[in-house]
Amino acid sequence: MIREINFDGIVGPSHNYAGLSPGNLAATGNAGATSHPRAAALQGLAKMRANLALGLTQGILLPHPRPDHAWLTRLATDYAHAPSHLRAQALSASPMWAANAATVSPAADTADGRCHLTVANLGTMPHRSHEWPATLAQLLLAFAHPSFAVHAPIPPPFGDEGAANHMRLAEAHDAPGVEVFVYGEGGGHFPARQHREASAAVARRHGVDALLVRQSAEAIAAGAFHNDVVAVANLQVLLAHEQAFDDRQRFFDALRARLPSVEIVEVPAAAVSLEDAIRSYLFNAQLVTLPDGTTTLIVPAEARATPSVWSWLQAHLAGNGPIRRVEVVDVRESMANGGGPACLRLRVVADPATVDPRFLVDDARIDRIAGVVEEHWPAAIAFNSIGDPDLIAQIERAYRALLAALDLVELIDR
Ligand code: SUG
Repeated sequence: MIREINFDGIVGPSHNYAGLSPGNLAATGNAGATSHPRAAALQGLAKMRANLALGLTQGILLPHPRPDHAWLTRLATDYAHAPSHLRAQALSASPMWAANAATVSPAADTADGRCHLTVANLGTMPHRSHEWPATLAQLLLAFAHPSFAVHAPIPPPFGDEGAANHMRLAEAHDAPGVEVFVYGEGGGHFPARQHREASAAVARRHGVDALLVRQSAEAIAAGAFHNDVVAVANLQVLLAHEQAFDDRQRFFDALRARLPSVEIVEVPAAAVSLEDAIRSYLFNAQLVTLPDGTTTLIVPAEARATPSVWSWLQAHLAGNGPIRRVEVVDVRESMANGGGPACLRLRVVADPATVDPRFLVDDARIDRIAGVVEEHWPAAIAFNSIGDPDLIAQIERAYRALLAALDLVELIDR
């Protein structure tokens, strides 16, 4: 049966705070802090367990081999000799943010009736620009069934950051939907990471008649480095900050024309400032429909800790709004690098029977992953220790142990 599957990125053993993403205020603000990879991975697994308990279908994407020796070789160096910025970029656990892995167009939306996935090039940030080959290898394996088409990234210089800048609205997961590609321009001293040309190319390649919408420059300037920091959509519901889009009225009119049943929930800046939205990650929530039909928002604990955000949510629940339930999850290690519950997952609408079962999880498989994490993931990484050969050896052992436990060793050295 066609359903939405959330593929969460497992937090890798090299998770650390290197301040690598200008424009991502959490990441730059925590630069140099001590990270806790084991706790981080366990938080991610706890979120997956909670989502399974809600009746959702859960998948995984794996950490990438780190350090990325192949990338350093192409830069004519190696981990022992590379300057510190290249070391940090080669070691980043950034593939955990699976919302940036690819853009996914479900079969019901595409010209050829296949589910299309285009791997993101992530070309704007050096530490993310080398993710795509390992992501592509995983997606080719997970979605080898002929009902999928997996595509290599859009060529540079057109930056593409995947599903984080893509929303889909539809009356049912398996009904034709409206796909919205949000691109960035402007943003002052912060980079706009999603290029319009890349969005347009992905839509063409997927055979989707998409709406292309510009993100507001003020949102980028305030730290919304991806659209999913200020907006989220599921089925007929769009939840967005008032300042998320450049020309909101035109976008909303076009959306209503295509999907008259759409329910747009706008959070006014007077109730929640852009700053509070970005600090709390209210919009970087998972907006899901539970098996009993309840529209539920899965927010990070930081949303509960931000008074304006929590009061807005309580008022919405007390009123007659489309979101009927709020769940709170603790993903603070990821949040400190600017990655909330929605960043950690890639949504794919498909029949789970068509997906390689090694990429799907139940409680028993999560237990197995947790066992490897407990045994092998470093408890802490002080940023000044990332050159330590013992730490690097531990990170590489941990990665291999996970792939062995999941019967995915064939991904090593791809
Ligand atoms: O690309 N942080 C990620 C966070 C990605 C969040 N994803 C979505 N919004 N979908 C990024 O900026 C920080 C890593 C560091 O600085 O060590 C980082 O890459």
